[in-house]
Amino acid sequence: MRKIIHVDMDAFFASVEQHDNPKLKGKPVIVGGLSGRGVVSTCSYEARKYGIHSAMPMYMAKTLCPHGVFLPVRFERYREVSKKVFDILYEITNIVEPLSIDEAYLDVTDIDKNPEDIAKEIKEKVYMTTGLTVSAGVSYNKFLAKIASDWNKPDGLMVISEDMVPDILRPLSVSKVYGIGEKSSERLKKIGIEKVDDLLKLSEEELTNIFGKYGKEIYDRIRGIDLRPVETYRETKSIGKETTLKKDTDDIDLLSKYLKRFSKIISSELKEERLYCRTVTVKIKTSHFTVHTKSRTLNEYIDSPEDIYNVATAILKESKISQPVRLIGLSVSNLSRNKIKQLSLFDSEIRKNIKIDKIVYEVNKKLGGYFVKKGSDI
Ligand code: TTP
Ligand code: MG
Repeated sequence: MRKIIHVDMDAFFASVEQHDNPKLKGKPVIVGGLSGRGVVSTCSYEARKYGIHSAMPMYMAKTLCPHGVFLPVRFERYREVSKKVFDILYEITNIVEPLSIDEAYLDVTDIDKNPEDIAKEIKEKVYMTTGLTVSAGVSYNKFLAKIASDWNKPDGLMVISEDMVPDILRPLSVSKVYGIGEKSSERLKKIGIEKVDDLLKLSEEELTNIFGKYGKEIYDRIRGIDLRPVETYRETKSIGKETTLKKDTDDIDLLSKYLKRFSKIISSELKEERLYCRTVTVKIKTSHFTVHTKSRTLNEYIDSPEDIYNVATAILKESKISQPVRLIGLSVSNLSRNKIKQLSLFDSEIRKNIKIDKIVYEVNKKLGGYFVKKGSDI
């Protein structure tokens, strides 16, 4: 039997705001887009009493709770806190699947400790490090662990063991079942199915009629069967941005400005995915529609906007553009969850012939820490 933990920060953006400004503690705090057409990102539990929730139009939230504290979103700050939380999770195990900025699964099957104690340890460490509370759910698969973390939010800790299933699921709304979205819930409601208890009465065939090929999965899931593994790596091969310029240009300073902007965006995306990159590629399309791409693979992993930008501008300055530029793009690849350089790229070659390791090293040294993509110089 596996040991899975699901953790989810409580009212994340709003809690960060309350932590950073303690005067806001205990108050209805609503974070989101404050402009006319803005929506609520999240709100504190105090604000939820007024019926406010994520994705609600901001004007509606203001009507429901006129005396609330309305704040804009500070992504950078939330990312910083999120990183601290994930650092704690990665200290426990490498088998972490980030689901969003404030949520993750951990597979702690191979850790020789009671999973409930591990969950307690996470809660304590998160509180000590960030001053914020996180809810945790412990069970033997992802579906049940997530149901458990949601059980007594905020600051919850719940264990769902095999003997509690399916009774614990019976009273839940069908929308809590992974795989049943808003539309399906609506459809089910129309035929009088609102709770998991109602779903349990349907045969596998009936569920297949409703959900197609997912019918069997849902049949199993509501009986506590979910074999999905905790996936540590989502296949992101590269992250990039490009733009067609309003006017063709050969102004290097202007092109550098675009690279600076792209570097910031790419860096944020890397940080959000907790990834580092080692290859930076600049793409240029000239006014004659010829496309040039030039890459540089670094000796170490980077994720900061400054580092990405420095490599990108170095590439740009080296590429002697003879025609005005029509499109400029920047992308990063060779992604990894670990900052520490892994030998994976050359691993097999090293195993085959240890000498190659030395050549790589020398080439790196010669190029001042850089070497050309795909080891083409080797
Ligand atoms: P959630 O974990 O869904 O919500 P939450 O942490 O605010 O509250 P809960 O205690 O119920 O977990 O989302 C995490 C953050 O993601 C949330 O603080 C703000 C952001 N978010 C949005 O910006 N828009 C949305 O629609 C949702 C659902 C979340
Ligand atoms: Mg949350």
